[in-house]
Amino acid sequence: MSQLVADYILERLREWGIHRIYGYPGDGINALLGALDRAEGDPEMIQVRHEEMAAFMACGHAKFTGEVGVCMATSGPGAIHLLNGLYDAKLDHQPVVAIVGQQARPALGGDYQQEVDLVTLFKDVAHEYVHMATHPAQIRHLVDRAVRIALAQRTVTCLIVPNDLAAVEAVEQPPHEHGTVHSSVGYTAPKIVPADSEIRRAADILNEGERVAMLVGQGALGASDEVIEAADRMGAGVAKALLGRAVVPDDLPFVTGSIGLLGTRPSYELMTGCDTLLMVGSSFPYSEFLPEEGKARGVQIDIDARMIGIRYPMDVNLVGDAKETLLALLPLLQEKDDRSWRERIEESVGDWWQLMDRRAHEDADPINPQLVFWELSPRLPDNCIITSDSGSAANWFARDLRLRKGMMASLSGTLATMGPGVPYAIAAKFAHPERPVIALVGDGAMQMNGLNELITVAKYWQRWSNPQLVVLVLNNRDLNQVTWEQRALQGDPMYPATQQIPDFPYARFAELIGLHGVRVEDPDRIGQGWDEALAADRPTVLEAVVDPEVPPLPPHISLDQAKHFAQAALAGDPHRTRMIRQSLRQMVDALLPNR
Ligand SMILES: Cc1ncc(C[n+]2csc(CCOP(=O)(O)OP(=O)(O)O)c2C)c(N)n1
Ligand SMILES: [Mg+2]
Repeated sequence: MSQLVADYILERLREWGIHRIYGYPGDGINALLGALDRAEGDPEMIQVRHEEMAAFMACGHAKFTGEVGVCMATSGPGAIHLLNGLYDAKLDHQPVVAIVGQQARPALGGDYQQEVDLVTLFKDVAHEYVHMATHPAQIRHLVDRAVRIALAQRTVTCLIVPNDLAAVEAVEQPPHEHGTVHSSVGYTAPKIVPADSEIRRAADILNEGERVAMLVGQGALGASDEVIEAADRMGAGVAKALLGRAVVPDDLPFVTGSIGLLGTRPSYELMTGCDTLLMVGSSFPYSEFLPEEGKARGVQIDIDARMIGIRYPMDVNLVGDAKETLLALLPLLQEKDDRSWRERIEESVGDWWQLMDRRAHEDADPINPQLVFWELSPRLPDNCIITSDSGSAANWFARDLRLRKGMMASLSGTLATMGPGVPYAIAAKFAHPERPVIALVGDGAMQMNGLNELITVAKYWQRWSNPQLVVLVLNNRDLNQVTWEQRALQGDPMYPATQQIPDFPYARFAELIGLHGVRVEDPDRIGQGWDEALAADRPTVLEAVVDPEVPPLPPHISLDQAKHFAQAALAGDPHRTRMIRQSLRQMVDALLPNR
């Protein structure tokens, strides 16, 4: 007998260069599980603890490799569990294919057990391509199209396979007759460059500008050298959106760091002081951190025309690949003689790093979380991959860490969901087992899912040629980011019933499951803690007991925020004395002379 549909799906994925699937079993995909067994590890299925994690890992794989990530789940509940991870991928424009089971075709429409209308369920998250197979002759083109569309449109696609269909004989080549589809494997990204006339217009605007600001996002990840050269030529500063954190290293004096609520003051000043904005591969959404309309002329480069001209009214919109477009633009950019703008930026960046230093070294009870990140920067191993969860860690990841050339970094940029820190790190280890990986995660996110995924780490880590995987847990017994958002944005006091979370022995838990654990409660031992974690012979949880009253201050505090903040304090925040003391310290630091 020839192979089953399930075997053929795997064969076709292999032909597409897909060798790893993140997933979780169930009888809706029984035939696929049997086929995975027969496939003898190619593709292999990495077994997670929860389907949402499989989707996060598929997204992480895409983020750290540029390849398509694949996840698999059973019908009904398994499929539903995938959703949040798939939305994370969709919103961050990552190519991910979800393969999900379905009840047998004869049962569909019968209110059958675990019967969920999966096409409708996935219609939003995978709207570019979601199909349920009903005939074996469809499989070839359904797989081909799901993978190609995910790659070409950098989005999520979904293939639904009823379990009885997966177990029938495959039709590898549909008959040559009316009503059949004949597809093939393969995708190479096209070279997309705007018309010469548009490049010229863009160059004119950039050449006329006296104070040029660049904002780069994940679309510029492959164009680091070109971004640096353009910035040098134009005497510009470079601000980074969160997903573009690794586009340019932080040791360059004109790199102002992150932008936005989690961003830096130099980035804020860059945007408010510039007369010309060049935005590359970013859909950074917060307009209050961009120049005021009409204050600056704008040029945007983005490969996706849907994302062009929607954040700031641009004068020239260049639809093109970041690297190719910058390469076309560079010969037309004049070297700016007047370097005063650039000097101003560099001074502000220098002052900022001193401020970060001071803020990190303010006393706290027991540990100032900024110090944990400050101490990590010089210890970041070459070529490491960093993941961050949503929460206060994202602030310190955005502001305090000094990334160097060759590192990669990501988080849930657009959905800003809790939970991807550990699963992204696992995907990074599978994709690049030789590279050190560091996940920066809050205790809330650990309790939500990170602890369970440590079990996945314990299951697989011995396969990785380099065991260096450190999960930093910020143990603050609080959902701290939201606590501060409530105080600063809403003017409400911290409400213990919603905000405080139970303490948990993270490091001890790691040891219990065969990993290494380090718990640090003393600020003087943080450096040592990092050294021990990074030198361990196995993945390590570094648990830092940190102070929830250290405010993740936005780069500038608006009047409204200050008002809300005061209101929260007056309204009886249970921690108001310490909160006010810590906040004042951090704010006063910003006012001190820098040298
Ligand atoms: C799935 C999900 N639920 C809720 C939120 C809202 N949220 C954002 S950050 C945060 C707190 C995270 O707490 P923790 O992981 O402990 O990090 P901390 O801010 O305390 O360092 C919450 C609840 C979210 N972004 N995603
Ligand atoms: Mg917390």
